[in-house]
Amino acid sequence: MIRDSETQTLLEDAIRRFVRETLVPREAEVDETDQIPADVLAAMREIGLFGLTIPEAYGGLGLTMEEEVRVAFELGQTSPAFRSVIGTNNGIGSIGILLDGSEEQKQRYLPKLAAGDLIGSFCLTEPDSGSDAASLKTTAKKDGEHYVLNGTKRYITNAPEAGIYTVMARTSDAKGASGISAFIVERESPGLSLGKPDKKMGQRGAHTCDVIFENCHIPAGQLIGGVEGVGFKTAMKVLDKGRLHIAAVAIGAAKRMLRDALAYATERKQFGQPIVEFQLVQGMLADSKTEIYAAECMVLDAARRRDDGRDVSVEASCAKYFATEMCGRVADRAVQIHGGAGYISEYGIERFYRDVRLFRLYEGTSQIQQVIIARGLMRGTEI
Ligand code: COS
Repeated sequence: MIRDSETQTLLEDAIRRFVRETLVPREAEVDETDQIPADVLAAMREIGLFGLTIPEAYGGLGLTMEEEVRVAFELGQTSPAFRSVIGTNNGIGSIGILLDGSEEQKQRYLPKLAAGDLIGSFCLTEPDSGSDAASLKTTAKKDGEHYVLNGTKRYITNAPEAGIYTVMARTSDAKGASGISAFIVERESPGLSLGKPDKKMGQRGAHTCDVIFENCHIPAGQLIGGVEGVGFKTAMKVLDKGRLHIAAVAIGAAKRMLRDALAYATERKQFGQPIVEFQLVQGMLADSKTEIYAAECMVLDAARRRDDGRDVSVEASCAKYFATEMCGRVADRAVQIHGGAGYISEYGIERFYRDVRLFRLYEGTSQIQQVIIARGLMRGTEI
């Protein structure tokens, strides 16, 4: 649904206030404890953050892509771990069901995902299959009224908390993408187990681990949309949308780091004046603002195209590539402006520097985005 601009502004204002008043003060605690506090999770549920993108018919807020990225610009302005907790329910953990699931599957899972009573997760990556996603080896063999899954999925965001997993697995011997199907696998399925939590560079409070299937039996009705062989396409469509979302979150994080760098440069005095008066510092601030503005325009344009029903596979990759690389440059400049303080954990910028590094890796590395963009050009994408 496209809400009127006043309602959308109210939503963005409410999220901005929630980020600044509720989330920002808890950032250091989340990094130290590696947990999102229960009261914060409850508050996130309360204001509907788990169901931002799930249609109203299934209990969510039903934001359009443009509305979603505008909200992500705000949500990005705090530790990415907070966004990650709601990220899979609004993104890769629900979109497959939403785009290609049967009505029964949607009715069964989407309302619980929207309410935050169930966490969804997305299982594509494997130990030997990352960028080359179509080479995945997990199998799902039909056995009467069941499929039997075998294989391991790796670095799965929110897997420890999840109640359902969208799992891509091979249902035929056909090589590459055409042999892959997508399933909804419930946490309690016999034969499903979880690996140890991964120890990550950043984004503490957001958890990942292996999801292991050993003769894991699931009812045949858990095949997404009831059609075999189209699971890779489902995964790619999920990622088209997910990449726009990550681009918007990266822009939010860049805005926050620029704001912090400006505040520090205004307060910090050297050679008898605030360092913000020095043109070499001004250059770093100006470059960051310019690049954030460019990325914001790009993401908004791609989001509007998607809302118009256009294929945005290339534009989503352009946006994710540019916005996440830009965010890395802004993080680096923000540390530089902070000087020694930028390397010390109490200033927070060191934490952001680690946290945003992931943006260039997950939901497709920068190099994979380049591949998708170049292939699009070779197929005749408008220049
Ligand atoms: N939407 C719909 N269908 C798509 C699609 C998209 N965005 N992208 C590809 N497809 C379809 C293709 O049209 C093709 O179907 P046909 O054979 O019927 O034409 C099929 O999917 C296979 O596509 P392709 O040949 O391009 O697959 P490749 O194996 O060459 O790989 C890339 C494609 C590299 C783009 C893919 O493997 C990828 O995105 N890798 C990164 C994975 C990733 O992001 N992992 C992060 C972890 S998940 S958080």
